[in-house]
Amino acid sequence: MTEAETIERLRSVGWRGDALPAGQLRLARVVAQHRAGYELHDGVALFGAQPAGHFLKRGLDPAERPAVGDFVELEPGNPPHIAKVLPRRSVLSRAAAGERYERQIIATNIDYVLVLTGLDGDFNPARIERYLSLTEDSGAQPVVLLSKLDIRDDADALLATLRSRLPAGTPIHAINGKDPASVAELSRYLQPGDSAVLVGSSGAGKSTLTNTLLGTQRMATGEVRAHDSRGRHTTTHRALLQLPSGGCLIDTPGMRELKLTGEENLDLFADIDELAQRCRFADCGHGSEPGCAVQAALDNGELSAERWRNYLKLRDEREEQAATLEARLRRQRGGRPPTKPHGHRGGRERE
Ligand SMILES: Nc1nc2c(ncn2[C@@H]2O[C@H](COP(=O)(O)OP(=O)(O)OP(=O)(O)O)[C@@H](O)[C@H]2O)c(=O)[nH]1
Ligand SMILES: [Mg+2]
Ligand SMILES: [Zn+2]
Repeated sequence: MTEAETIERLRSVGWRGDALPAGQLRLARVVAQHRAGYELHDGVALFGAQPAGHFLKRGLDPAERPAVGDFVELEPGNPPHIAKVLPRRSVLSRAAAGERYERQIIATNIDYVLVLTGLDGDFNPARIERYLSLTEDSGAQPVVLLSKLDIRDDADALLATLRSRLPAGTPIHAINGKDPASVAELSRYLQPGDSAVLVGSSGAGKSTLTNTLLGTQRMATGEVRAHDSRGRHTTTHRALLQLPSGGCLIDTPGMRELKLTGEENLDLFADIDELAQRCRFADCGHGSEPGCAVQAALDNGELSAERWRNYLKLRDEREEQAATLEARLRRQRGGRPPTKPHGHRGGRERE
């Protein structure tokens, strides 16, 4: 097969480059990961593969192992082995739940992160801000999706609240995930070569939307509990699917906990940082200090109390996670000082 043919084939699974890496190894994309191994697609066929031994070494950062969305080089065999993960153009990750700090990859090589929230009891702007913070450094564009438009009469009001809270320019779409006409506007994110990952709580409607975009009931869906709109964790594995529109979509299981990794910038709240710069005292605690610009903004309604609270919560969590990450990196270096300061945006020092 010529290089052009191989590229053409890989395009259908989201390959973007105009050239292939040097070498003769076969390329494919990771579409699913199971306990027993990986599922790959090379644009023609779906097949199983095992990771090469070096990926199984203890102490290896889990982020270096093949993940859903990765393009990989294969060594022939039965089954073939994943020899190498090609450089990623974007990575969406979170800190894994639990005591030990661990970065967990949600998806790689994606162009859009579709943050899906139900307009039912799932609706929660603070959680959307958390998702957007995680997306900031991923290299992918965030898109906010609100599902279940068909069951909510006051959707316009919720939408307006959200628009005023999120940075201007954040794309927001309210949809009925069961209706092909309603989701058609999302095709702009799912053109040939595009890859998108769907994230959101269990029951938000990720698999329902995936099925509508696919045009078939490929993914299992589950009812939500009536009293709190929570889902039942119907989807248990991430799956990368090729859509009729030519793009690739990764459906994911609803995540119970969504911890920051400590590497976020919280650019979403840059306006609050700017506000805090205007306080009379550089070390203002934004409580009852005279000349506090934050309190003034809270008093005159310029800054909503809810958004301020969420900012403080995410900022503290980010700081805590950054300290844990720093300690871990120091241990890995054997106590030597960092080569690259774990810097955050300037202005932080004043607080
Ligand atoms: N009315 C309405 N119901 C929807 C919509 N989207 C999803 N649902 C319903 O919401 C429930 C949950 O949908 P799923 O697609 O299984 O949710 P999920 O996000 O994939 O959940 P997990 O796989 O558990 O993470 C199902 O009963 C769907 O029929 C929508 O836009 N409108
Ligand atoms: Mg699902
Ligand atoms: Zn202040």
